[in-house]
Amino acid sequence: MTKLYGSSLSRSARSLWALEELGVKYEHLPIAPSEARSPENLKRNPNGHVPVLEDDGVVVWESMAINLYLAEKYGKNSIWPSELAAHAGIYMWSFWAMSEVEPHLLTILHHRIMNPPEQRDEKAAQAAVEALKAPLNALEVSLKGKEYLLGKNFTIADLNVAAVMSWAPMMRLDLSSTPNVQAWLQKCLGREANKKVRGLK
Ligand SMILES: N[C@@H](CCC(=O)N[C@@H](CS)C(=O)NCC(=O)O)C(=O)O
Repeated sequence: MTKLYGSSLSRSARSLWALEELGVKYEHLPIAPSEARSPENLKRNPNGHVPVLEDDGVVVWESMAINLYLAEKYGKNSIWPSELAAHAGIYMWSFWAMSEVEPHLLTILHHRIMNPPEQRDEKAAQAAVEALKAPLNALEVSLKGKEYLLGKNFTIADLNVAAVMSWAPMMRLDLSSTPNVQAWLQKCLGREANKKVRGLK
């Protein structure tokens, strides 16, 4: 039995996308972030966050860890390639997205969209836009001449990075100076599995 706790309007969307992409049968329990510190959820994840995955008795939290686990378990010969070098690429891009990109996107999100107007600081948002330029250039260069991050095929590396970057269109981040990133992100986010998740609770 596979259960995913967390609403699609949270980072749980990343793991829902992975489950849909992999065609895993699962039960979705759309816990909102505001309910993530409930006693029941704290038992599943002592951090009081969503997403949380329960899969045949295995409990996993942290969206990237959930996705790497799901891809390795259910995605052999599809989004989880067999070569060790490809695994290195997958870990590299997944950790990169969380450490080099997500914090800046979060700053922009808070200061342009989520915070009440009196707590928004456009200078902080602009500084984050500037700080994103170097990692986005690294992504741009890496995608040159390639369909996807690891080559010809869509893998969990693309899903993880694109899922983090999926906030970019919402905050109207201008990606026109990184055209490879722009085209790749559109292609990834346009996948049926991701579109299905956007319609979930
Ligand atoms: N690094 C964690 C972050 C999880 C996280 O912060 N989730 C938010 C929802 S997007 C949450 O549960 N917030 C509720 C809270 O912290 O009280 C991951 O990627 O899974």
